[in-house]
Parts: sequence; C-alpha cells; structure tokens
Amino acid sequence: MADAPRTAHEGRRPLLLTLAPSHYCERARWALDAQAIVYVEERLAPGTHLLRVKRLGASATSLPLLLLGDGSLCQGSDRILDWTGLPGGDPEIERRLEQKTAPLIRQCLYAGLLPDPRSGIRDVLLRGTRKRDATIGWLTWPLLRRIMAAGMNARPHLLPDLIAQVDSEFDWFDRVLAERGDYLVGRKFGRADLTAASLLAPVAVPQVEPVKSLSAGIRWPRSLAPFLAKWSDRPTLKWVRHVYEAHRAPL
Ligand SMILES: N[C@@H](CCC(=O)N[C@@H](CS)C(=O)NCC(=O)O)C(=O)O
Repeated sequence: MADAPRTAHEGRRPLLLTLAPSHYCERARWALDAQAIVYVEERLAPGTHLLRVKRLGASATSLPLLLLGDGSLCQGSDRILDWTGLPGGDPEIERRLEQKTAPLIRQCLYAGLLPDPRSGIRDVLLRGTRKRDATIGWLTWPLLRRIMAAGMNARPHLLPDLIAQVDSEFDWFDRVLAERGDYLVGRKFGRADLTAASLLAPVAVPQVEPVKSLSAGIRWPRSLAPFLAKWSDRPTLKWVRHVYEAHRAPL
C-alpha cells in the first residue's frame, strides 16, 4: 500500500502533509482522528508544497500525503483511509465523490473565489504554513492565483455550468440518502459517511472544528453566495452538517 521505504522519518509519528483547507486533506485528517491515530500535521502553502513533496520522493505532487513512522509514503486520501483501516466503505459511492463530485465542487468554488481580491482565499490558503512559505505565497499571489485557476480550470465564465453540475451531484446524493437513511452503509457511521461529509463540507460549511477554523475568513463572492444559500437547505447539505455535529470528534 505505501510506496518504497525511506529512512529520514523512521521511528517518528506519522506526519500528514496538507493544503489545510483542502477537502481531500480533511478526509484524511478526519480518518486519522476517527481511528485515534496520533499524528502530526504539517500545513503546506500552495506552490512551495511542490518542493517539499518532491524532496520526499513522492510519485505525484498532490496532498494529502502521509509520511509513516517507518519512513514510507502513503499518498492520496483514499490510500490513507485504506491505511487507517476505517470500516464502512462503499467503493462505488466513494469513487464518484472523490473523482467527480469533489473536483467539481473545488472547480466551482475556486472559480468564484480566486478572481475576487476580497474573498479571503489567499489568507486561508497560507494560514498556518511556514513563515517563509507564506511570504513567498503572498509575494507571488498574482501569479500563483493564475496558476491555480489554470490547473483547476476554475474560470469565472464557467460558473453557470459548474453550478448546474454541482446541483445535479446534489440531486444524486439526495437520492442516495433517501434510499439509505442516516448512514450510507449499515447502521453506524463509517468510511463512506466520512468520505461524503468531508468532500461535501466546503459547500455545507459545518460550524464544527477543524473545518470552522480552516474556512474562517472566507467571504463568498456574489457569484456564489446566492447558490450556497439556496443549497444550504438541501437534504445532502443538512446531512453533512448533521454528520459533522454528531461524528467529528474534537481534535
Ligand atoms: N484524489 C486525490 C486528490 C488530491 C488533490 O487533488 N489534492 C489537491 C488539493 S485539493 C492538491 O494537492 N493539489 C496540488 C497538486 O496536485 O500539486 C486524493 O484523494 O487525495
């Protein structure tokens, strides 16, 4: 499951490398917390994260990345969840959430947030990162913002279409909930619930830690605010907030 062993980190606690507000990183963080695995989180800044991840010898640049106590790497929220052994998964639902719903949500929100200088997204992305990396992020923000928008194809003119696509993902998940009830698999909270709640959290905005603090300072632009308000009462997003309140144990 984990990549080739490395030695620099041997014998230490697992180190979770994150882009702190990322919903994939929250998925991994929550799974570690749910399994009571003691770990350290290192928050990286977008841009300079590339150097840190490359230096570790990871095969891709994406986060989350878990550096294990034996020095090996576990990259990707799905693999990290596998590693934690959290039960209650539903591979089909999780695959759609991870590969379709979550990237769409990210593209849609960033298409509104990145071009708006008052959205607060720069500070949210750089908060809690090393001082040097935050400074680089601040100084290079005009370029970084454009690179991020290009990387995600997060273009404001795509917003109407992206909003419609996110809406239809909520239609799908409303139907899943109507069929399954409170929990997606069996009668108790498990991996599929955690996956869905964390990957949908950026739109549900649960007022529960750590999501509450990580998203503090976001001012939703006018291009998004009315849709977020409208979506807020959908069964899917009510469910996400309920799952957070009931199951996101304090760190
Ligand atoms: N399927 C991956 C997606 C991870 C992902 O896309 N992470 C983004 C942050 S939301 C990232 O690290 N982007 C920067 C990069 O790829 O260099 C997972 O579940 O971990």
